Amino acid sequence: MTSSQPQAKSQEQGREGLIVAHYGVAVEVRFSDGESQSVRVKRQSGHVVGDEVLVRGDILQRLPRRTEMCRRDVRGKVRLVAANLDVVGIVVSASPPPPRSYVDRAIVAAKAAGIHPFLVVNKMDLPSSDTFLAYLETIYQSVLTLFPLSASSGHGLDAIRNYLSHGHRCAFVGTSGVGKSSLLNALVPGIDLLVGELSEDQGLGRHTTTVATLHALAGGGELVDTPGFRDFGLVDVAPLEMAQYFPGFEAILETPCRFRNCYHQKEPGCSILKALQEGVLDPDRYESYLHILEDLKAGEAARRPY
Ligand SMILES: Nc1nc2c(ncn2[C@@H]2O[C@H](COP(=O)(O)OP(=O)(O)OP(=O)(O)O)[C@@H](O)[C@H]2O)c(=O)[nH]1
Ligand SMILES: [Mg+2]
Repeated sequence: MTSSQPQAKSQEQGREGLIVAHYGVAVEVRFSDGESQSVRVKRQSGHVVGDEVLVRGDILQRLPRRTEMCRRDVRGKVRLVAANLDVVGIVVSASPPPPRSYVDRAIVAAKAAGIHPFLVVNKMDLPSSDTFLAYLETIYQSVLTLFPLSASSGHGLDAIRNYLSHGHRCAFVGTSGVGKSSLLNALVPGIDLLVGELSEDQGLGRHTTTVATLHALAGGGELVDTPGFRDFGLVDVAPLEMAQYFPGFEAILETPCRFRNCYHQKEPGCSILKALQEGVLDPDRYESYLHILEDLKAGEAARRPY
Protein backbone atom coordinates (compact mmCIF):
# COMPACT_ATOMS: atom_id res chain seq x y z
CA MET A 1 0.00 0.00 0.00
CA THR A 2 1.40 3.44 -0.89
CA SER A 3 1.33 6.24 1.68
CA SER A 4 -1.15 8.30 -0.40
CA GLN A 5 -3.83 5.59 -0.17
CA PRO A 6 -4.99 6.23 3.43
CA GLN A 7 -5.18 9.97 2.70
CA ALA A 8 -7.27 9.35 -0.43
CA LYS A 9 -9.55 7.05 1.56
CA SER A 10 -10.04 9.61 4.33
CA GLN A 11 -10.87 12.28 1.74
CA GLU A 12 -13.51 9.99 0.29
CA GLN A 13 -15.04 9.26 3.72
CA GLY A 14 -14.70 12.86 4.82
CA ARG A 15 -13.06 14.39 7.85
CA GLU A 16 -15.09 14.87 10.96
CA GLY A 17 -14.93 18.35 12.42
CA LEU A 18 -16.74 20.94 14.48
CA ILE A 19 -18.18 24.27 13.35
CA VAL A 20 -16.46 26.91 15.50
CA ALA A 21 -17.69 30.04 13.72
CA HIS A 22 -20.39 30.97 11.24
CA TYR A 23 -19.86 34.00 9.01
CA GLY A 24 -23.02 34.06 6.89
CA VAL A 25 -21.75 32.45 3.69
CA ALA A 26 -18.88 30.47 5.23
CA VAL A 27 -18.27 28.39 8.32
CA GLU A 28 -15.00 27.63 10.04
CA VAL A 29 -14.56 23.94 10.79
CA ARG A 30 -12.01 22.75 13.34
CA PHE A 31 -10.66 19.20 13.17
CA SER A 32 -9.40 17.08 16.07
CA ASP A 33 -5.74 17.68 15.09
CA GLY A 34 -6.29 21.43 15.63
CA GLU A 35 -6.30 22.28 11.91
CA SER A 36 -9.17 24.36 10.63
CA GLN A 37 -10.78 25.00 7.26
CA SER A 38 -13.20 27.56 5.93
CA VAL A 39 -16.10 26.01 3.98
CA ARG A 40 -18.58 27.99 1.90
CA VAL A 41 -22.24 27.42 2.77
CA LYS A 42 -25.58 28.77 1.60
CA ARG A 43 -26.74 31.78 3.62
CA GLN A 44 -29.74 29.87 5.00
CA SER A 45 -27.83 26.58 5.39
CA GLY A 46 -29.14 26.05 8.92
CA HIS A 47 -25.66 25.15 10.17
CA VAL A 48 -24.75 26.57 13.52
CA VAL A 49 -21.79 26.74 15.87
CA GLY A 50 -21.40 23.44 17.70
CA ASP A 51 -22.54 21.39 14.72
CA GLU A 52 -20.50 18.29 14.09
CA VAL A 53 -19.88 17.84 10.37
CA LEU A 54 -18.18 15.67 7.77
CA VAL A 55 -16.09 17.63 5.29
CA ARG A 56 -15.36 16.16 1.86
CA GLY A 57 -13.45 18.69 -0.18
CA ASP A 58 -15.73 21.72 -0.08
CA ILE A 59 -18.88 19.73 0.75
CA LEU A 60 -20.24 19.80 4.24
CA GLN A 61 -22.53 17.17 5.75
CA ARG A 62 -24.10 17.85 9.11
CA LEU A 63 -24.14 14.97 11.59
CA PRO A 64 -27.16 14.40 13.86
CA ARG A 65 -27.42 16.83 16.75
CA ARG A 66 -27.54 15.79 20.40
CA THR A 67 -29.11 19.04 21.56
CA GLU A 68 -30.41 22.28 20.07
CA MET A 69 -30.69 25.51 22.04
CA CYS A 70 -33.37 27.61 20.33
CA ARG A 71 -35.32 30.78 20.92
CA ARG A 72 -38.06 32.64 19.08
CA ASP A 73 -37.35 36.25 18.17
CA VAL A 74 -39.82 39.13 18.33
CA ARG A 75 -41.08 38.36 14.79
CA GLY A 76 -41.79 34.75 15.76
CA LYS A 77 -38.81 33.38 13.84
CA VAL A 78 -36.99 30.40 15.37
CA ARG A 79 -33.30 31.09 15.98
CA LEU A 80 -30.82 28.38 16.81
CA VAL A 81 -28.33 29.64 19.39
CA ALA A 82 -25.90 26.69 19.20
CA ALA A 83 -25.91 22.93 18.70
CA ASN A 84 -24.66 20.03 20.81
CA LEU A 85 -24.38 21.99 24.05
CA ASP A 86 -24.17 20.18 27.39
CA VAL A 87 -24.60 23.23 29.57
CA VAL A 88 -25.66 26.83 29.13
CA GLY A 89 -24.49 29.76 31.23
CA ILE A 90 -27.18 32.42 31.53
CA VAL A 91 -25.19 35.61 32.03
CA VAL A 92 -26.81 38.49 33.93
CA SER A 93 -25.57 41.70 35.49
CA ALA A 94 -26.94 44.42 37.72
CA SER A 95 -26.31 46.81 34.82
CA PRO A 96 -27.88 46.25 32.34
CA PRO A 97 -30.40 44.14 34.30
CA PRO A 98 -32.19 41.20 32.64
CA PRO A 99 -35.60 41.89 31.07
CA ARG A 100 -38.67 40.58 32.87
CA SER A 101 -38.82 36.74 33.02
CA TYR A 102 -35.68 36.45 30.85
CA VAL A 103 -33.85 34.15 33.25
CA ASP A 104 -36.96 31.99 33.71
CA ARG A 105 -37.38 31.61 29.96
CA ALA A 106 -33.72 30.74 29.51
CA ILE A 107 -33.94 28.08 32.23
CA VAL A 108 -37.10 26.56 30.76
CA ALA A 109 -35.66 26.62 27.20
CA ALA A 110 -32.47 24.88 28.33
CA LYS A 111 -34.23 22.23 30.40
CA ALA A 112 -36.75 21.49 27.66
CA ALA A 113 -33.80 21.00 25.26
CA GLY A 114 -32.02 18.62 27.67
CA ILE A 115 -29.27 21.18 28.40
CA HIS A 116 -28.16 21.91 31.96
CA PRO A 117 -28.51 25.62 32.85
CA PHE A 118 -26.49 27.63 35.36
CA LEU A 119 -26.47 31.31 36.23
CA VAL A 120 -23.48 33.64 35.84
CA VAL A 121 -23.79 36.88 37.78
CA ASN A 122 -21.16 39.13 36.21
CA LYS A 123 -19.95 42.60 37.24
CA MET A 124 -19.79 41.80 40.96
CA ASP A 125 -17.34 44.71 41.21
CA LEU A 126 -20.27 47.14 40.76
CA PRO A 127 -21.68 48.48 44.07
CA SER A 128 -25.27 47.51 43.18
CA SER A 129 -24.32 43.88 42.51
CA ASP A 130 -24.58 42.61 46.10
CA THR A 131 -28.29 43.47 46.33
CA PHE A 132 -28.87 42.03 42.86
CA LEU A 133 -27.11 38.78 43.78
CA ALA A 134 -29.04 38.47 47.04
CA TYR A 135 -32.30 38.83 45.09
CA LEU A 136 -31.24 36.17 42.55
CA GLU A 137 -30.16 33.82 45.32
CA THR A 138 -33.55 33.92 47.01
CA ILE A 139 -35.17 32.81 43.75
CA TYR A 140 -32.67 30.51 42.07
CA GLN A 141 -30.29 29.11 44.67
CA SER A 142 -32.43 26.02 45.27
CA VAL A 143 -32.83 25.46 41.50
CA LEU A 144 -29.38 25.86 39.93
CA THR A 145 -25.76 26.82 40.52
CA LEU A 146 -24.91 30.51 40.63
CA PHE A 147 -21.46 31.86 39.80
CA PRO A 148 -21.01 35.40 41.12
CA LEU A 149 -17.91 36.84 39.42
CA SER A 150 -16.32 39.78 37.71
CA ALA A 151 -14.71 39.58 34.30
CA SER A 152 -13.01 42.89 35.10
CA SER A 153 -11.40 42.00 38.41
CA GLY A 154 -11.08 38.25 37.85
CA HIS A 155 -12.98 37.52 41.08
CA GLY A 156 -14.81 34.17 40.94
CA LEU A 157 -13.31 33.01 37.64
CA ASP A 158 -11.58 29.95 39.12
CA ALA A 159 -14.89 28.44 40.22
CA ILE A 160 -16.42 28.61 36.74
CA ARG A 161 -13.18 27.49 35.09
CA ASN A 162 -13.18 24.46 37.34
CA TYR A 163 -16.84 23.73 36.54
CA LEU A 164 -16.26 23.96 32.78
CA SER A 165 -13.11 21.82 32.92
CA HIS A 166 -15.24 18.72 33.33
CA GLY A 167 -15.40 18.58 29.55
CA HIS A 168 -18.61 20.49 29.10
CA ARG A 169 -19.51 22.28 25.89
CA CYS A 170 -21.09 25.49 27.11
CA ALA A 171 -22.58 28.63 25.59
CA PHE A 172 -23.02 31.94 27.33
CA VAL A 173 -26.36 33.59 26.59
CA GLY A 174 -27.69 36.90 27.81
CA THR A 175 -28.66 40.37 26.73
CA SER A 176 -26.18 42.68 25.06
CA GLY A 177 -23.77 44.36 27.46
CA VAL A 178 -23.81 41.87 30.35
CA GLY A 179 -20.19 40.95 29.58
CA LYS A 180 -20.27 37.58 27.79
CA SER A 181 -17.34 38.39 25.50
CA SER A 182 -15.45 40.01 28.37
CA LEU A 183 -15.83 36.77 30.30
CA LEU A 184 -14.57 34.69 27.39
CA ASN A 185 -11.59 36.99 27.07
CA ALA A 186 -10.86 36.46 30.76
CA LEU A 187 -11.30 32.67 30.56
CA VAL A 188 -9.52 32.01 27.24
CA PRO A 189 -6.29 34.02 27.13
CA GLY A 190 -5.32 35.40 23.73
CA ILE A 191 -8.68 35.30 21.92
CA ASP A 192 -9.25 39.03 22.20
CA LEU A 193 -12.96 39.18 21.34
CA LEU A 194 -14.42 42.61 20.69
CA VAL A 195 -15.96 44.13 23.81
CA GLY A 196 -18.60 46.86 23.68
CA GLU A 197 -19.35 50.15 25.33
CA LEU A 198 -22.48 50.64 27.39
CA SER A 199 -24.67 53.53 26.29
CA GLU A 200 -24.64 56.09 29.07
CA ASP A 201 -28.35 56.89 28.97
CA GLN A 202 -29.76 53.41 29.49
CA GLY A 203 -26.77 51.29 30.47
CA LEU A 204 -27.73 48.99 27.59
CA GLY A 205 -25.26 47.09 25.44
CA ARG A 206 -24.93 47.72 21.71
CA HIS A 207 -24.80 44.28 20.14
CA THR A 208 -21.05 44.19 19.84
CA THR A 209 -20.80 40.46 19.08
CA THR A 210 -22.47 39.64 15.77
CA VAL A 211 -21.46 36.00 15.22
CA ALA A 212 -21.23 33.06 17.60
CA THR A 213 -17.75 31.58 18.04
CA LEU A 214 -16.56 28.48 19.90
CA HIS A 215 -13.33 28.38 21.90
CA ALA A 216 -11.46 25.59 23.71
CA LEU A 217 -10.55 26.18 27.34
CA ALA A 218 -6.99 25.31 28.34
CA GLY A 219 -8.13 23.25 31.34
CA GLY A 220 -10.80 21.36 29.35
CA GLY A 221 -14.25 22.21 28.08
CA GLU A 222 -15.45 24.49 25.30
CA LEU A 223 -17.16 27.83 25.43
CA VAL A 224 -19.38 29.56 22.87
CA ASP A 225 -19.74 33.34 22.81
CA THR A 226 -23.10 34.37 21.37
CA PRO A 227 -24.50 37.71 20.22
CA GLY A 228 -26.72 39.25 22.89
CA PHE A 229 -30.50 39.07 22.49
CA ARG A 230 -33.48 40.29 24.49
CA ASP A 231 -36.28 38.19 22.96
CA PHE A 232 -36.31 34.76 24.48
CA GLY A 233 -39.51 33.26 23.07
CA LEU A 234 -39.82 29.56 23.80
CA VAL A 235 -39.82 27.09 20.91
CA ASP A 236 -41.74 23.82 20.94
CA VAL A 237 -42.40 24.00 24.65
CA ALA A 238 -45.97 23.16 25.59
CA PRO A 239 -47.54 25.17 28.44
CA LEU A 240 -47.70 22.06 30.63
CA GLU A 241 -44.02 21.33 30.00
CA MET A 242 -43.15 24.91 30.90
CA ALA A 243 -45.06 24.57 34.17
CA GLN A 244 -42.99 21.50 34.97
CA TYR A 245 -39.65 23.29 34.38
CA PHE A 246 -40.53 26.70 35.81
CA PRO A 247 -37.85 27.52 38.40
CA GLY A 248 -39.23 27.38 41.93
CA PHE A 249 -42.21 25.15 41.13
CA GLU A 250 -40.32 21.85 41.45
CA ALA A 251 -40.42 21.56 45.25
CA ILE A 252 -44.08 22.67 45.43
CA LEU A 253 -45.14 20.17 42.77
CA GLU A 254 -43.67 17.31 44.79
CA THR A 255 -47.20 17.43 46.15
CA PRO A 256 -48.97 17.07 42.78
CA CYS A 257 -52.05 19.05 41.79
CA ARG A 258 -55.36 17.21 41.69
CA PHE A 259 -55.41 17.30 37.89
CA ARG A 260 -52.41 16.20 35.86
CA ASN A 261 -53.08 18.81 33.16
CA CYS A 262 -53.22 21.69 35.64
CA TYR A 263 -52.11 25.10 34.29
CA HIS A 264 -52.08 26.52 37.85
CA GLN A 265 -54.57 29.25 36.96
CA LYS A 266 -57.87 28.49 38.65
CA GLU A 267 -58.12 24.73 38.81
CA PRO A 268 -59.36 23.21 42.10
CA GLY A 269 -56.79 21.28 44.14
CA CYS A 270 -53.86 23.16 42.56
CA SER A 271 -50.65 22.95 44.63
CA ILE A 272 -49.22 26.14 43.12
CA LEU A 273 -52.31 28.23 43.96
CA LYS A 274 -52.29 26.77 47.48
CA ALA A 275 -48.60 27.71 47.90
CA LEU A 276 -49.44 31.21 46.67
CA GLN A 277 -52.30 31.59 49.17
CA GLU A 278 -50.14 30.30 52.01
CA GLY A 279 -47.30 32.70 51.17
CA VAL A 280 -44.91 29.86 50.27
CA LEU A 281 -44.72 31.10 46.68
CA ASP A 282 -43.76 34.72 45.98
CA PRO A 283 -46.49 36.52 43.93
CA ASP A 284 -43.73 37.94 41.66
CA ARG A 285 -42.67 34.42 40.74
CA TYR A 286 -46.24 33.49 39.97
CA GLU A 287 -46.57 36.64 37.82
CA SER A 288 -43.49 35.63 35.82
CA TYR A 289 -45.00 32.18 35.30
CA LEU A 290 -48.30 33.67 34.08
CA HIS A 291 -46.43 36.02 31.76
CA ILE A 292 -44.69 33.12 30.01
CA LEU A 293 -47.83 30.97 30.06
CA GLU A 294 -49.87 33.66 28.30
CA ASP A 295 -47.13 34.01 25.64
CA LEU A 296 -47.08 30.28 25.04
CA LYS A 297 -50.86 30.05 24.79
CA ALA A 298 -50.98 33.04 22.42
CA GLY A 299 -48.19 31.49 20.30
CA GLU A 300 -49.98 28.15 20.14
CA ALA A 301 -53.19 29.83 19.05
CA ALA A 302 -51.38 31.92 16.38
CA ARG A 303 -49.64 28.87 14.91
CA ARG A 304 -52.75 26.68 14.86
CA PRO A 305 -53.58 25.98 11.20
CA TYR A 306 -57.35 26.53 11.62
N1 LIG B 1 -17.81 46.83 35.77
C1 LIG B 1 -17.71 45.77 34.96
N2 LIG B 1 -17.91 45.95 33.65
C2 LIG B 1 -17.81 44.85 32.87
C3 LIG B 1 -17.51 43.56 33.36
N3 LIG B 1 -17.52 42.69 32.32
C4 LIG B 1 -17.79 43.40 31.23
N4 LIG B 1 -17.96 44.71 31.54
C5 LIG B 1 -18.25 45.80 30.60
O1 LIG B 1 -19.52 45.61 30.02
C6 LIG B 1 -19.55 46.11 28.68
C7 LIG B 1 -20.07 45.09 27.71
O2 LIG B 1 -19.20 43.98 27.69
P1 LIG B 1 -19.22 42.88 26.51
O3 LIG B 1 -18.29 41.79 26.94
O4 LIG B 1 -19.02 43.48 25.19
O5 LIG B 1 -20.75 42.39 26.63
P2 LIG B 1 -21.49 41.26 25.76
O6 LIG B 1 -22.43 40.56 26.69
O7 LIG B 1 -20.51 40.42 25.06
O8 LIG B 1 -22.34 42.15 24.73
P3 LIG B 1 -22.84 41.73 23.22
O9 LIG B 1 -21.67 41.21 22.47
O10 LIG B 1 -23.37 43.02 22.67
O11 LIG B 1 -23.93 40.71 23.43
C8 LIG B 1 -18.10 46.56 28.39
O12 LIG B 1 -18.04 47.96 28.55
C9 LIG B 1 -17.30 45.82 29.44
O13 LIG B 1 -16.10 46.51 29.75
C10 LIG B 1 -17.30 43.42 34.78
O14 LIG B 1 -17.02 42.37 35.33
N5 LIG B 1 -17.43 44.58 35.50
MG1 LIG C 1 -20.19 40.05 23.05
